[in-house]
Amino acid sequence: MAIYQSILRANKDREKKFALLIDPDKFQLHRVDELVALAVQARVDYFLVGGSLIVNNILDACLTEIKKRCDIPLILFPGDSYQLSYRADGILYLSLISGRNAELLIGKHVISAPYLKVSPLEVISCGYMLIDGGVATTVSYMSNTQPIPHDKEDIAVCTAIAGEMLGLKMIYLDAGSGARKTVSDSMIEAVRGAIDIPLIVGGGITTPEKAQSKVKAGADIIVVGNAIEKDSSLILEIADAIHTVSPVV
Ligand code: 1GP
Repeated sequence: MAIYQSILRANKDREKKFALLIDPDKFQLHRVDELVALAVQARVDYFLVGGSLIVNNILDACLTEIKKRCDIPLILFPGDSYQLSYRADGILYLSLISGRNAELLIGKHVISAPYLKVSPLEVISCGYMLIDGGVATTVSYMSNTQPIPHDKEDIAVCTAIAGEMLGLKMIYLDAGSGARKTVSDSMIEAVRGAIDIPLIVGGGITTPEKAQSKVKAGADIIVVGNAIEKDSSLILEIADAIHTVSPVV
């Protein structure tokens, strides 16, 4: 449980972490050297690898090429039970607890469980909560679920508490890739105050300022994808904005 232990330790020490989301469909193999060099320089803490819909068969290649070049942990962020690979280090075993689609609450897990049980992957159960980000997202369409309304903090809080009491190890508040509105700072604060397990926040975080306000509100791990696909130099600034919120040791 090396990855989860590192997340728990950081949560206890109030150290903030940065996860860079790689969508294998948009991964440019010819730019992997540049991407990994920037990630290492920025002290990116984790790579999340996955997407709601992967249309190219490139997941294994993407993981292999990154792994050859650095030892930043690679965590699968699967949009479906076919997005599995032994080449990663761990997997967010996501249960879409904001939705009422039984397949994404337990059905896909039953299918993937025997594979994961014998795999070397570190399995980290995670309550995944979609929050309305002001635009219809691929994940909301593909999952056939409604996100939690942007301003309904009470629903988010009760859902997160239920996830924690069910034994899930982390909660992920996601406004969805390319969200127009990020998960609000007040919702993050409310959820943070209600649970003890680590809290991941992502979706629509496009600037260092937004990333920093999310960690100040209580997020332990910030996930950024889209913005960095557009401008990879943002990795350095966003990482800095997140890591400087951690207490100086
Ligand atoms: C989506 O939280 C992630 O699941 C990241 O979103 O691509 O908008 O950064 P962005």
